[in-house]
Amino acid sequence: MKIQLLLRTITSLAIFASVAATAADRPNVLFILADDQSPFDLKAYDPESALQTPVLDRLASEGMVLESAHHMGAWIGGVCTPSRHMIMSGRTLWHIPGKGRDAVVGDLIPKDLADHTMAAVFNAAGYDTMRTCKKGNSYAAANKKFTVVRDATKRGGTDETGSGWHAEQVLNYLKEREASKDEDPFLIYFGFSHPHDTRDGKPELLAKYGAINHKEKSTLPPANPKQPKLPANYLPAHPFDNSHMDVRDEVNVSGVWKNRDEQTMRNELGREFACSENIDIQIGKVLDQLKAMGELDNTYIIYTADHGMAISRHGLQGKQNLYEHTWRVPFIVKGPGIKPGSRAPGNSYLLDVLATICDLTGVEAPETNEGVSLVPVLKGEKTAVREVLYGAYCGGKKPGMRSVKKGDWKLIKYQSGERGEVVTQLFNLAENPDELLKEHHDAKVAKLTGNEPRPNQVDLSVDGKHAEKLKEMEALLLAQMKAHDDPYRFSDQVDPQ
Ligand SMILES: [Ca+2]
Ligand SMILES: [Ca+2]
Repeated sequence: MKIQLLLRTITSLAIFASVAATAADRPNVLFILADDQSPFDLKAYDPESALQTPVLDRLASEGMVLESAHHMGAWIGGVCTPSRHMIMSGRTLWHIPGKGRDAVVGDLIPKDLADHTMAAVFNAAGYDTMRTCKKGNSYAAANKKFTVVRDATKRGGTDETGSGWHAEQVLNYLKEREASKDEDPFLIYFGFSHPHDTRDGKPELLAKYGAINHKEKSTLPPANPKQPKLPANYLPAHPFDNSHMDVRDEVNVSGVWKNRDEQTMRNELGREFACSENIDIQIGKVLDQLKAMGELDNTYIIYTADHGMAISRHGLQGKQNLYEHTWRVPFIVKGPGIKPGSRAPGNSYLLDVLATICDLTGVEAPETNEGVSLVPVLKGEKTAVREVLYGAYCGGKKPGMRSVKKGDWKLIKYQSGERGEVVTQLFNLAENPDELLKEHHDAKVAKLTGNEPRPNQVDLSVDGKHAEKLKEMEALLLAQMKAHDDPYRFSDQVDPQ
């Protein structure tokens, strides 16, 4: 009897010890989200970029850079909103809630979806969850599920009114955990309100990039050689109506408005860089704190943005387009088991984040999740999780814009209304990574950018040599639109069935 009791006690102690060990070993997750940032601003994607982000450079050199990460798109001008719904729920564009997707018929959104979103899932798995981010243009019902929420929109030029505030919330949270000796694993959603406009940078960083917080609509900001150069795909105007040329981002961003001249755009790029460098500095503070607490090596860190950004590329300013600078996002991951300095295409969407962090931590992904775990890519077993990528933008006139990508080839289509002209672009991204158009070959444009495009760096849709490829990509786009329950069609799309 005594021996039995003793054995039982030993067994329970062993089980307890093993559970405790597992709990202590479970990795933490630090998910970092910038608001409106093109991957091509970062040296990890464009080594010639003038933006200095030593912390992100180090993260990239210690982890993996995904070269083909995307957001799936938006059915509203505020692209942030669907993007953040997809991140929180792991669901695709037409399967998430939100006003603006009214054309969708049928019930494609599970009831009680918020109960199966990022924080809810990690709470249930025994994680401590905390977030700081901007307010609004987000998934409020899912955001509320974080145990600790410290949200506010901070786009000012001081630590208290800008990105420093978001870092302060995370630092305070970490210090509180340390003081209370809290050993539960944590999921921290570390979001910034910048470099989204208004891009009021800190004075010393604005000075570094030769920019000013330009407020006078009647004048141009001064030229300054310290400003970032115009990108290779800069244009003084977008060559055609892309279905939402009058969206707020294209006409009413303070400091830019409808201007696309060199002085305005280089100043605005300087402002964007000043805000992005400050984000880098703030991330550095949090990583230092994690290191001091001994948590850094057991934390998966993901750095990304809710979508990319144009700021002068293709004559556009905002996030309402499907060129690579805007459809793609930066995506850097560091953590246990990820090979330092590695790169892979990934072919991912932001909606894969939930499945990925679940997989990395051994937490079961919710049944409502439609994303794919990126772990096979992060562990070097695969280079990509899917072959074909689909993108949509229809916050303006319908059907709006759609894109599809496979291998080196990419198709974009545009139509402003049923009777509007359909514009189709076909790019070979290996030969023409900046998606240059015939307008980029104009001598005046080439002089401004300092970039002399090669003859084949154009939209290839009008080139008869690529007729077969065009047909293949058109079919691929229609198949993707159907597969994703896209409620719209272009007037020239012919369904073979
Ligand atoms: Ca955004
Ligand atoms: Ca706790």
